[in-house]
Amino acid sequence: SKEDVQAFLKKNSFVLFTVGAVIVGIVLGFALRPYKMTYREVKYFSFPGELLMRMLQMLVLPLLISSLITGMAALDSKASGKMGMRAVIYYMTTTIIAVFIGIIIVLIIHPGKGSKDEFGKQQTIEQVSPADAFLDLIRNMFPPNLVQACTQQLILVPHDVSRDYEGILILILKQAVKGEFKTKYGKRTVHVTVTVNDTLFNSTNGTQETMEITREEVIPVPGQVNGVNALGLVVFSMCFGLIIGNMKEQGQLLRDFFDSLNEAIMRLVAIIMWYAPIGILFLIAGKIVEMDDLTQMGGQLGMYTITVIIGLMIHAVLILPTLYFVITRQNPFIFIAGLLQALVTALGTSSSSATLPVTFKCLEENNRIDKRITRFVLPVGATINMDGTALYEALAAIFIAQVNNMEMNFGQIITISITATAASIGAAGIPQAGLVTMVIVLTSVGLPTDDITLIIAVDWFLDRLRTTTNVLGDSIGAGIVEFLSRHELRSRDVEMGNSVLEE
Ligand code: DAS
Repeated sequence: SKEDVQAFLKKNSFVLFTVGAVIVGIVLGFALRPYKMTYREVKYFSFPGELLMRMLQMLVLPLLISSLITGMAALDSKASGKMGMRAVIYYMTTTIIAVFIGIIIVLIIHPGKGSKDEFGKQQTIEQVSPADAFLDLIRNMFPPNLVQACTQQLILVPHDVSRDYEGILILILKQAVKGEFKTKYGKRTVHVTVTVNDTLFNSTNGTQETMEITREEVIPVPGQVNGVNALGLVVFSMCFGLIIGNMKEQGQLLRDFFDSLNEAIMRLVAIIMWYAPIGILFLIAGKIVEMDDLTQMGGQLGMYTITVIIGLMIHAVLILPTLYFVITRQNPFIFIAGLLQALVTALGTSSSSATLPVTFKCLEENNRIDKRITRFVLPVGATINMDGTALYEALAAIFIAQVNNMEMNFGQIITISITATAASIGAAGIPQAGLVTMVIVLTSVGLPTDDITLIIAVDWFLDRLRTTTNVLGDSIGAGIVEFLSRHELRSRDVEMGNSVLEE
């Protein structure tokens, strides 16, 4: 009836507004393409979008720390132990399923048919064992110091990477990170100063600026998303939150402090969310204006893109909702409808950590998930649970093998599964992190790392889809963990209720 429609529109006006903004952004982008805007004009045009990215990034650090510490402090170690166990089991299960889907789908569709034009020169690549990848992962859980953790871009790559890796890194940097990127991996350090190469963006004044590579002791610097070694901060915040949670009255001051800090950040998020649709509109329009001509996509690249899309759709539309329904017996699509705002933000920003503030709002307000769950599951999930990325990296690695006419034997496929899982855990929730961490997967099975250049042209688009899948996986995880922890939460409420009554 008319009233129902009005009620529906009022309740979901915001989401509809944002989805509308995406559609307008796409139309506007394609309408502006014939004008061949130069790189600088695109930069100015998508400035409102960049503003949104920076506003959300500004909140990532305080939100991640305050929500985790508050969340852990609110749960006693028994409840948080059980809840944490459920969350980790969910993360591992969905990530392994995602990798499995990626491998199956790429072996079935076989997009890499036909050989590469110029056969890749044989690279002398060190074989990197999955153990190395995991050791790197564990090492990064304990950053040398918290200040550095707040400014360190956590991207895992194996030790002793080949020279070609630097070439890749630079190419990726020209795509993903403008400005200076320094990085230190194992025994090798690479100092890369990448200046923006205008010709990359089909600008008319193709001023080709140079790049110089020098080897120097360097400290990682913020990349595009004020790179955060989220993994290290997650571990710190969880331990710290648990400690102050068990400090009784001595910890009361800190508990109150982080509680009100978290509340303040969430209010800031509410304000920023009013701006989000505008920002997303320009983010998407700007990307569409500057992307390469889609017709240039060779048959293999086109097939590869379709394969990734099919894989992500199977996981996001089939597996995750089914898992949610089987466990909670509730309609998954109602649950997903409440997440629309966050999914669209993930699509627009291609960064799950930048989307984190919106994911919080959607789950707590639309889906009414208990704050004690979201504050724990979301920051951890946004950092280590990246189903889309894991599926993508396994799939892309096998695609690159196919393009090189290299048949992967069973052992190599297992290695790819393990390193794709490690790489997805290690990848930060920042744009194109999944592309860079794929080097682990490629080197683990001796694939040429410079073949990442084959898939870089479509990565800006596929990154958006896998980030949306990552955010969906985290959110469904919150719903499932809350359902499985409902007894602990209720008994905790009763406990709190009693203590209030006693007082
Ligand atoms: N863009 C990353 C994220 O934010 C995913 C990826 O690069 O694979 O989740």
